Amino acid sequence: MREIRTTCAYCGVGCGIRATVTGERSVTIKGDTEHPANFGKLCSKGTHLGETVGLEGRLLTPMIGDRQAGWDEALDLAATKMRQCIAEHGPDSVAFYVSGQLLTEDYYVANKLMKGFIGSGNIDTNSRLCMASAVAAHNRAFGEDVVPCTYDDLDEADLILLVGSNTAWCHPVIWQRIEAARQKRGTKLVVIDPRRTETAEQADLYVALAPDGDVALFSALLADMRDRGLLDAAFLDQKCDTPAGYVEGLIASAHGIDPDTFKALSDLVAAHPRMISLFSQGANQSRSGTDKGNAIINLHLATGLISEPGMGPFSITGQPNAMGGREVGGLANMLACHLGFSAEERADVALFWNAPNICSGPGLKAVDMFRAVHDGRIKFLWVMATNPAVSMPDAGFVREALARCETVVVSDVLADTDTSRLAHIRLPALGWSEKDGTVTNSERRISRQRALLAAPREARADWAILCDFAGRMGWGKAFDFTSAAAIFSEYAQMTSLAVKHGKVLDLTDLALLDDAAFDALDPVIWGGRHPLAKRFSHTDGKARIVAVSAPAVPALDPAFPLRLNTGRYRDQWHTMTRTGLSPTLSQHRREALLEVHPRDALQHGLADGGLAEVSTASGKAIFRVAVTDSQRPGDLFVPMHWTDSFSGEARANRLPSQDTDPVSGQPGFKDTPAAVNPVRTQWRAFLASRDAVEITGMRWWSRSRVPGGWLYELAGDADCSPDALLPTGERLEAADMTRGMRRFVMRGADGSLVAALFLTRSGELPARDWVADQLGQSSAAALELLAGRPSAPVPDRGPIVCVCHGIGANTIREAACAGAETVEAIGAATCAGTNCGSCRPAIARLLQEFRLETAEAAA
Ligand SMILES: Nc1nc2c(c(=O)[nH]1)N[C@H]1C(S)=C(S)[C@@H](COP(=O)(O)OP(=O)(O)OC[C@H]3O[C@@H](n4cnc5c(=O)[nH]c(N)nc54)[C@H](O)[C@@H]3O)O[C@H]1N2
Ligand SMILES: Nc1nc2c(c(=O)[nH]1)N[C@H]1C(S)=C(S)[C@@H](COP(=O)(O)OP(=O)(O)OC[C@H]3O[C@@H](n4cnc5c(=O)[nH]c(N)nc54)[C@H](O)[C@@H]3O)O[C@H]1N2
Ligand code: SF4
Ligand SMILES: [Mo]
Repeated sequence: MREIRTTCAYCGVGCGIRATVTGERSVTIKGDTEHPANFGKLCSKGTHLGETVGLEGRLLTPMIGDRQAGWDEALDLAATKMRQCIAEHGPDSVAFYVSGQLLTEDYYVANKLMKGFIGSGNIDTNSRLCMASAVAAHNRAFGEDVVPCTYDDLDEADLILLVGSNTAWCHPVIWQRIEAARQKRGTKLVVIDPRRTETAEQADLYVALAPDGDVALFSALLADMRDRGLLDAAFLDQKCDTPAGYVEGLIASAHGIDPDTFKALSDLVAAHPRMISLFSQGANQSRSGTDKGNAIINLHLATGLISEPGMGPFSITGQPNAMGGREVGGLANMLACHLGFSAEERADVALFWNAPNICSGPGLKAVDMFRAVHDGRIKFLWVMATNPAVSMPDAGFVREALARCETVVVSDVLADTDTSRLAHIRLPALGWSEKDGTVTNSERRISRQRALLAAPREARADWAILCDFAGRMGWGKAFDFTSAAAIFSEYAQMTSLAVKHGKVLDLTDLALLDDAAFDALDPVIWGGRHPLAKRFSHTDGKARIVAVSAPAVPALDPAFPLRLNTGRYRDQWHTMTRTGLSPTLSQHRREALLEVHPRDALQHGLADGGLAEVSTASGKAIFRVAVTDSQRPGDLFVPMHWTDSFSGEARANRLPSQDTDPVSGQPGFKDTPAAVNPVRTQWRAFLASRDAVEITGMRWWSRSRVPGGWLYELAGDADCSPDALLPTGERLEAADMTRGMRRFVMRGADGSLVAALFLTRSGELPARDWVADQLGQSSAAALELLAGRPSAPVPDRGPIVCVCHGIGANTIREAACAGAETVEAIGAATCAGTNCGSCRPAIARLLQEFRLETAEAAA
């Protein structure tokens, strides 16, 4: 059995993995102890990657409409359509919408094809929804999109500010690194977030700011450092260009933050020059996202806290290859290799590529791109490795746009996604375990992703699909790549242009790797640890302090009195196309929850565990209510993950508007005016089913994966017909008319449970885990299932906290009751938290709750 070193499929931490192929479609996964991003650690998602490499749901042949087609036919059709489009309407009538989940080699080829050969700037990426504001802030401040520090700096910092980052859930291995630094050197941690997340709960100081309060906060911190005499006059003078009077004019008071908290924060900042400000989507995904980035960077520049060990503004990337995409030019407003669109840069790139049709300027950014699709300016759209029908704001509009578009091509690993349902041509791409190339992580480290398994059926690498297509467009010579290595080498060579134009992106040392050397390539950081230490990339070598001002607090619309925030769950990834298929990862949160403060719940008549409809100017969606004081009064939170494949009505992106940051074009996903109302239905039901069921005509439903099949939660008004939910065959049925309860059980020939349905108008539904555990088992307890409860009580482990060991909250509380006082002691008693460690913050939260309860009981 071969062990192969590769990189995790998910987040921008970029953890190294050692994978062992154990069968045709099976692999085992462990952390790579030698990889400098993770030194062997993996979070829950990385640990359970093995559960996602099966062929369930895969697209394995090209499809034209609903019929299978050969590659020749599908790509010929796509090329004919594109040629017609360009001939009739010009190159700007076509567009690529790509993704930070492509490899650098895929990205490079897509960008070269669009910007050099098709001749349009219309290639944009889901990084527009993710990193665009940080990119714009870097470009404004540094003259180049460069992260000025690395993970090593986290180990050496004395103070870490997390700004709009739920690190414990979204970058768990960075989180573990921060925790280690806290233990080792007493690093202080501040979390700045309107929600008290599991990350915030672990902080030394939690700053509960109002949505979009960041610019005001960081400007006030800068003013306070000025008043304390802590600005670095020499650095400002020699290394920065500062708008006259800007720093002097700032006021040291942050509106909306409790003065004591501000004082505590400011004292911490003043006392700890080794300070990292790690920022993520709470900063980027905002109508003031670019200004937030610059407000953070301004503080570091003005105090000179940059490019030294343990300090710097650190934007962390989300997707595994968000950074690689930014390097090669996947954003519509960059040409390639950190270059822009000046005549000289365009000429240099045209010469390097030998490109016949170098584009004349930037293309449309994602939101504008879909507007152009909607109004018919773009007539040919190719979507690669992203699911915009779910992940774009105002996704209803995006669906309309796709439905109107003359030609939609979708390259994906899955046959059926919310986006591919609207495609004319679907192309099967290789998935994580099959593809081969490079990714760049948050700290600019390039790592190899290596193929573990053979390509299934006709699936092909994204770059290979694009090269084949380019050949059909008549540009075969410029796209005659036969390996990822050849593409990487051309890209590395091309970075000499970046160097020529004064940028620090320089991969020229890697340009001469042959296939074997590329295959063996060890993780390598470009730009070194502090790439901006000598000079910044503006032509004068200086950084820019950018004059930013706090955005006006939006006027309250009485129709939408609340503010809707959206984000992520610990164990789901984006639109759930992979993590949604993992029974283990599905345990952490089985449904999309609407988190709401008790005051708002009371005011709007919402019950914990009930359903509620959220509405905004863009649309409506329904979620299960979770009442929690971790929300600020007036703020709502829902997860972004659920799609039409996993729920009816719980799709978050029906709700956010198309409003974007004026500089970066990034949507403000985290603050949408909203209203909320309770949803009361005639009946509720719970179905456990071995096979997936198509659900129609419900008010709301949601499904999740369990080892033997699927669990469905359902609610509706019209009469519920069991026939629509259960397979044909012999059914056992029991009815309890007083409580309006009906139960149905279906078993296979071998006696195993095929499906169980529980319907009620007013009563309790049975314990889900108990029913789910019996799916597919040969001796399902049919009579007990019909009775709706086990004959002997089954211990209730409570909501699952540790997915690796299947440990629930109740088990952890019992251990706490028996005397376990620390996360370690809980681990020793129950195993919880001892594998990947992703649940350690949740265990800490339970322990805290438990301590409070016992203290209250004692008082
Ligand atoms: N488990 C998991 N991990 C992931 C992903 C995933 O889907 N699942 N996706 C990856 C990707 S692509 C990305 S981009 C990252 C995202 O990683 P994060 O940015 O950490 O994730 P989010 O949950 O989107 O948002 C972070 C926090 O911003 C807060 N926030 C909202 N508004 C504001 C504000 O005005 N100011 C401040 N300071 N904070 C605010 C939210 O309350 C939220 O807690 O995660 C990556 N990692
Ligand atoms: N409300 C709200 N919306 C958000 C966000 C938010 O915080 N709130 N966050 C935004 C952010 S930061 C991001 S990054 C986006 C993410 O949003 P998306 O990019 O839309 O999400 P994914 O589910 O990762 O979609 C990836 C798709 O590519 C497919 N795929 C996987 N690997 C490959 C491959 O190698 N090749 C090809 N061709 N296909 C592949 C998968 O099957 C899947 O369909 O969502 C954004 N949307
Ligand atoms: S932190 Fe988790 S999801 Fe991110 S790269 Fe590492 S193992 Fe993968
Ligand atoms: Mo992202």
